[in-house]
Amino acid sequence: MSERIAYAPFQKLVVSAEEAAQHVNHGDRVGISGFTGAGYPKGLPTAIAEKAKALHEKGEEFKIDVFSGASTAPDCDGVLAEAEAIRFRSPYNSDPTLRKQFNDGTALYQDIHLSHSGQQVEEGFYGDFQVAIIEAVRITEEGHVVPSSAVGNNLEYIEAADKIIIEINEWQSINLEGMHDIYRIEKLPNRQPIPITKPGDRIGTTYMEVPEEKVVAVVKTDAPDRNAPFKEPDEISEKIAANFIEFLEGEVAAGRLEYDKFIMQSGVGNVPNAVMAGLLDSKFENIQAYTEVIQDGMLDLIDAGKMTMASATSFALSPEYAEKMNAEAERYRKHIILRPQQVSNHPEVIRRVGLISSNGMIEADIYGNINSTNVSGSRIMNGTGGSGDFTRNAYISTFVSPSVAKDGAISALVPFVSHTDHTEHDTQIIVTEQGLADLRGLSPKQRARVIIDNCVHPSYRDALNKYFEDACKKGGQTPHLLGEAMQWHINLEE
Ligand code: 0RQ
Repeated sequence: MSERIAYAPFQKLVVSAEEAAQHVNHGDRVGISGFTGAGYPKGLPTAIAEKAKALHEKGEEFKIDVFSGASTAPDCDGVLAEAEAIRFRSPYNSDPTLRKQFNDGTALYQDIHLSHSGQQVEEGFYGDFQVAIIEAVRITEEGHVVPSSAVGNNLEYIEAADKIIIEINEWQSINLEGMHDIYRIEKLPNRQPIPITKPGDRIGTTYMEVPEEKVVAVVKTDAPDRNAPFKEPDEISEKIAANFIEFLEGEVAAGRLEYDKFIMQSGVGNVPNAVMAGLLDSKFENIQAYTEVIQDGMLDLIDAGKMTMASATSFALSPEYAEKMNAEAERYRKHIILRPQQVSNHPEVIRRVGLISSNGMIEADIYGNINSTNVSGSRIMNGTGGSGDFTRNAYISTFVSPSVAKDGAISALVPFVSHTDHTEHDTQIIVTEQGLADLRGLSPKQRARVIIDNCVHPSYRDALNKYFEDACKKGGQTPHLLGEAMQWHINLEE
């Protein structure tokens, strides 16, 4: 452990998670490390949940506001939600228990762009933070803190909180040290350009500075990151991936892309992983990623020599690939940079590097508005995450999705989305297993034609054609029959 906690004053602060949890009180605003199932605290959440349950049994109140980088995992958000210990959560969640609480109104959720969240903490939009809980791989001889498998909003929470608790997780490879690039964006009004011109640029330090006087406890843990394993690509996701790669090939043919100049951003999940599997067998070389999470498929691309550099804020690796990372972090360090999420998702850099974004969706409408978050306009699924940061600022923005959900009972292409995360002005390409709609340079009516002809499942095509034709008879720049459009969502609810 002395290698892991090399700074003597912090060695003296080592306590159990239960003791450290005494620093967290009812009503506290707590900023934690973690982004997807990586880099989140492993000890404190369970200890806080136990404390909450004990207090609840005595009839006392205990709920906290939890802020992180993005989602976490069952042993963080999950245990806290089970204990009914979360009052408010931001900026992203994928935990099913917590999701249920947002939807039944027992917990509050603010779902915002991930590049904005840190700045909003810094600027005091939420008020004071009482505690920051940060997972790290090591405290250096100088007392600097080396983050673990995610950087997220660590800097902002460390700065905002009155008290800091550091979790040193020995499960995380010590060789992650050197992978991070910690750069602090100046506060307004002194902001300077971020000096990144390509994904592999390093502009900061490999550690975070932590004000010593605020550190109240150090807790040792030894538990794995927990991301759900990816499903094997199925026929549908393989078809979507093939359509996506055909699109990239088309860009090369049109002279807008070169085989060794592809910079990708990729959302998480089945389809993005299938796209990466497809890239393995493609003509693309020297692929780079300026993205927010490193997924299994990216490690495969790195191993195959196809991907040279990936910049992100976190890993989103299956258990098998997380072990692989732990065993070979020293090698992967040459190809991966983990940055604060204000930098990994920064619109300025995204615009500059000229990447092609690719994200999932719940539904799109015939004009290209995208719903990424709320089923039937009301029930939150996960959140907008970084999809808005990348979509609006990408060189080319794409959305990839099966054309139907729930075994064909729902069309993912509808007359009018029931909730909007990305507008028709942001969406350039929609890819389903049916084909690809290239919306660039088209008016709304032209876009509707291309989407219906290329992306819609055959069992819904006639209905959408009829809707569009009837709406066009009424006229308008973006023709709609609002009652009929909403009837699609009402039918689903009924
Ligand atoms: O429901 O879990 O009950 O089976 O939504 O859908 O098809 O498994 O697809 O995992 O790629 O998720 C938009 C949610 C897609 C995701 C979304 C139901 C479907 C299933 C999941 P079940 P699939 P995916 C990087 C960028 C926003 C954040 C983002 C997402 C469940 O991509 O959260 O992009 N995106 N971040 O059955 C009703 C429809 C539906 C539907 C799907 N039309 N109607 N239910 N579902 N379409 C990551 C970060 O930012 C960290």
